[in-house]
Amino acid sequence: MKDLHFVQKLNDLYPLDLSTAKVSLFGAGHIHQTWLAITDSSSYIIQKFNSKVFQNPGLIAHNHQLLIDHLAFDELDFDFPLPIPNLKGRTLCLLDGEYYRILPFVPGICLQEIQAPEQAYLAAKAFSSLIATASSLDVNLFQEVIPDFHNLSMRYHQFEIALKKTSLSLHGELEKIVVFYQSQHDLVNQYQSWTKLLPKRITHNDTKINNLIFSADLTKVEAIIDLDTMMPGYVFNDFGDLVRTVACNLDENSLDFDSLKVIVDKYQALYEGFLEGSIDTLTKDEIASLHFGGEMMIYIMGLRFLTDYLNGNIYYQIKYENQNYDRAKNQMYLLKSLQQLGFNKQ
Ligand code: GN1
Ligand code: MG
Repeated sequence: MKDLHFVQKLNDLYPLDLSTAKVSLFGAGHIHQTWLAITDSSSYIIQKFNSKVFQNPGLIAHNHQLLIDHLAFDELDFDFPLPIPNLKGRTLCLLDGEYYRILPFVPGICLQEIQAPEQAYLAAKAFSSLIATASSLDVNLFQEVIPDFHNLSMRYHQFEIALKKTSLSLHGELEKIVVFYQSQHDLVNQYQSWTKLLPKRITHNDTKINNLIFSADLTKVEAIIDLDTMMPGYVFNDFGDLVRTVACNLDENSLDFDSLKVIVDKYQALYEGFLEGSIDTLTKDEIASLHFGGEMMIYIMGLRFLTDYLNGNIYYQIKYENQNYDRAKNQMYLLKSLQQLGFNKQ
């Protein structure tokens, strides 16, 4: 418990009783450090906020306050756990130079991979109904918490800089992976064309499957979590990250590269579910852009993993030295598999 001294400090700052909480590390996120705190009456998520990644935490607090105040979210049939305000009414606390926050814990199942197309349908419907409900908010009130987060032109540029600056020598398989990512540059052109046509909306921007909580029998979405990047974005980002993380047979950390593939039934269930939740809100162009989203999001994540590997692993948490390299390789295989299916015909 020695390194959990912050829990007692938080106890004094929140209108919650954490004095008897049993606290243990929790979850599979790549960014913040997360603990589950179980008390006799309730359970909470405590997070030490990663302010290297989110360099301006006040922007997230600003966006979260807009979401907390928006009553239309009460009509969603799933939870949407935003940080609990502390005794000063703030959603982040500064303790010994680090930011912390506490969120309600929603019990249920957090999947790394879905088991059947029905769950893909439910996942996509939940994320798209969040977009539809958020569309009654003024997108211009929201801050971009990480500038150019899903800006593919900028991410490609960062990749080019990393290639120039890296201390690694580019030969063998690494070189082949780099050449593959360069050969896909047309996706950057497609990105630029789509963004000229589409409105920005409040999107989730991190719609990977483990940012959903399912009921124990997997027949209902209980909650959408990880709301840090809810900010202006394009709908194809949210559909695309679902394709990346749901319409596949293995997750982004899998090393079984040759088996990795997109599963058509899951893809189609995602598409149906996404439209079911948002058809009344989306424009024709937005609907037409969805099939681009899958390729775009696999590509951007692969580029980001590869860039981080070339930069010496300064962004993503890793469990072993070459994990970002393996993730970039994994996403390369997944992108090839999706492209073979030809959904993104332009
Ligand atoms: C990060 O926090 P987490 O693990 O849900 C990342 C996403 C990536 C994802 C890849 C702020 O999400 O953009 O899609 O890893 N979040 C940030 O697994 O960079
Ligand atoms: Mg997460």
